[in-house]
Amino acid sequence: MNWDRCKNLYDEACRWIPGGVNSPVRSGRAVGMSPIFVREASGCTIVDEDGNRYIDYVGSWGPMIVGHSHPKVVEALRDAAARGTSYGIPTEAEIRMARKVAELVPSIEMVRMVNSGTEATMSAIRLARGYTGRKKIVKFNGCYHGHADSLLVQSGSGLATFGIPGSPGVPDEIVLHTVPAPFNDLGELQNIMGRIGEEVAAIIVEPVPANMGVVLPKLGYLKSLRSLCDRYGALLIFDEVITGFRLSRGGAQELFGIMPDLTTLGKIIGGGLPVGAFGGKREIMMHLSPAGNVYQAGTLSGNPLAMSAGLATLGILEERGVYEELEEKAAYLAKGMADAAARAGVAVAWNRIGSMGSGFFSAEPVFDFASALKSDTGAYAVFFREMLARGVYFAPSQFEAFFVGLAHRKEDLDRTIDAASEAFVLAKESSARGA
Ligand code: HOZ
Repeated sequence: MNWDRCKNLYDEACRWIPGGVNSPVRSGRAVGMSPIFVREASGCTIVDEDGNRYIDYVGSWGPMIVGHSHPKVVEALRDAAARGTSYGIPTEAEIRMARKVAELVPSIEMVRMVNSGTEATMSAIRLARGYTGRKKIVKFNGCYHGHADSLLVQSGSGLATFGIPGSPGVPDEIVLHTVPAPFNDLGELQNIMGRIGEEVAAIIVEPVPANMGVVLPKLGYLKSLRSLCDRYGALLIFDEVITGFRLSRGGAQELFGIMPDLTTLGKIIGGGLPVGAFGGKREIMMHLSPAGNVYQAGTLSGNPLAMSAGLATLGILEERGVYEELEEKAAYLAKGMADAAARAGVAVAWNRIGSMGSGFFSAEPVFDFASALKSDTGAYAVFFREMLARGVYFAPSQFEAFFVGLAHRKEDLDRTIDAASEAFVLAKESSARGA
């Protein structure tokens, strides 16, 4: 595969953009590559600036569940753009979106639209603090809730990818109120809540973490979080930026039957446009300005393009059989890849739920951040590069998820499994050489 133009673009990008990218993980540094630059995408295929084609399992890190440039989404966007791209004045589409979200997501009675997942979690935390009058929040190691100051503690995603615990520029005094806990370790959480439970405004969690790679909650764990919050008067915040509308129409909370107090959303709800949202019980949401006094605002919030792409995407997801199809395709892919790894003699711990999953290059099961970090990231890097060379794009980090969408066809999945059969062998050889 020739990447001459992509490499030139990267050199040029590095002159004008720090690190050549607008978000760190996509830089490819963790897998020893410079990034590809995308020219266009359609269905499950992305095409780079050198004309190379790839089957895409990143899907813009989750939003493209119905595929790239889906005709219904494109039509909705065209129609909205022709009527203006932003007004900063309310539109009917915002009401349609709010009503749809409240209809689909079990715990949400009211919702506020924002512009990214980071904004959603940052605002939900402020609301939780404003509502409870408490300062502390509990978050889990390896969970990533965007890059707001108070949440950059033991985070997944880019921080896990680059092996950094936090970020310069975040004052100690700010993260003083953020208490990290190991995911899936109920005993430790009970100890923490026993000590400081009455000062905790909220426990925030990705109900199925997907930013340290995908990690599944132990049986009953989410229910125990709910009980602990009730016991100590703290709010339970589900960060469903990734799991929302993916694990089911109502997200992880519907799948597991747990009602959080607040939920943050992003990615799919914007159909590929920059968007986020947070919502929950009316009684709590009514504390937001201008109904209440917890301040939160945004010029582009509820943007008509984002609403139209989001509503079109949610409309497709409401069609019958969609989640069964996603499950079937993802199960087929995961089994094929697991078999390929086993044939190659590579130890991979597979975690999958619905249409998202991760294969950790590890001989041990992965159930929290510490076990995820035991993965052989060098072997993953070889795997990534070999898959790319065979026309398959996985996340350029061991600590991110793969996403299957409606646009993946059986032949795409089969081609991926064939590529993986070769890539696993090469990853194994390279790790045996200590490369
Ligand atoms: N934080 C996102 C992944 N979980 C985006 C990474 C990127 O685009 O670099």
